[in-house]
Amino acid sequence: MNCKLISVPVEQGQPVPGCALGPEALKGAGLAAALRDLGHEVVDLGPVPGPQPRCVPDHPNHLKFLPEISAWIEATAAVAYEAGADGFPIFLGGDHSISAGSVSGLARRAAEQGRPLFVLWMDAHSDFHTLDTTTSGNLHGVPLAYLCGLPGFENYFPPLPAPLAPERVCILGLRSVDKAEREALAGSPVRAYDMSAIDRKGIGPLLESFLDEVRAANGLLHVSFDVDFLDPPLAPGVGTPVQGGATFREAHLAMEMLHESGLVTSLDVVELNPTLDERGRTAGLAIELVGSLLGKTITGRRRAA
Ligand code: EXY
Ligand code: MN
Ligand code: MN
Ligand code: MN
Repeated sequence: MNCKLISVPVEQGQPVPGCALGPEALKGAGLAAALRDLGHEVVDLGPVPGPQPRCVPDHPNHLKFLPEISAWIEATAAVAYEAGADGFPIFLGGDHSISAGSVSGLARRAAEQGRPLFVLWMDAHSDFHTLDTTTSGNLHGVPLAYLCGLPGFENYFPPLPAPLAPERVCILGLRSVDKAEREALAGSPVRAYDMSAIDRKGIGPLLESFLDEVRAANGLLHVSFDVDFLDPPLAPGVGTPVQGGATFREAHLAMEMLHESGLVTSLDVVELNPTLDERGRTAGLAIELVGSLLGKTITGRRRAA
């Protein structure tokens, strides 16, 4: 496949400096070489052109960096719309607010292609706050609510050309969900599988049931991989770690199954903070997992879907 690397060096959506170095850390740790070793072409489209902050009215919550994040969403959505026309776009964050842009642009492209877009949100967090429910004001906690068309983003974030159908969204790995997010999720068809569900049923069966729906709908599948999905001892290089995350094998099994499904058409890798990493091992594990998503197997033999 033609993998298109798109860097989105944004960290204003969260409070810990360093996340904007994520794209270069992933590329410097050998992402392109790992993909080429699997037989993929790789083109580095460079960073999304840094936008001018958008003029937005002051928000009563005094949200941190609203104008800048809003501008990055708009700029990233424009790049994603073009990149989504062919090949395999890989958006490198940067905090998870970038996915408000990547998924928005990809959803617009999918709508034009007449294909339903499904999203697998691999994350310790649901990122399901609105601008009115967030208490931290950190905008990496709202992208999925925005993409699913929840109210309160008008005037502050760019209008969504094609909101996601919440029944086509699956969150996997949850273990930090705020009260307002629980309430919003309770009233939403979004599938939210927390770590307790993964412990009980296994990540394989949960993912398989979602993939069956993507396949039945002839859908496109975007994977939004927040590195804090992983258990912190495995992946210390993240700004909002939460204990009790996915194991090394749970994460690889998910990626191997996603590859075998043949359904995945785009990817985000977000929330890597190299200044918090330990000898680059979080970046290294993220690259290994992207490799499994793009065809690397233990025996080197490909499995049928
Ligand atoms: N729910 C908390 C907040 O809104 O601040 C934590 C959000 C963390 C979001 C990270 C990207 O996944
Ligand atoms: Mn996230
Ligand atoms: Mn997270
Ligand atoms: Mn393949």
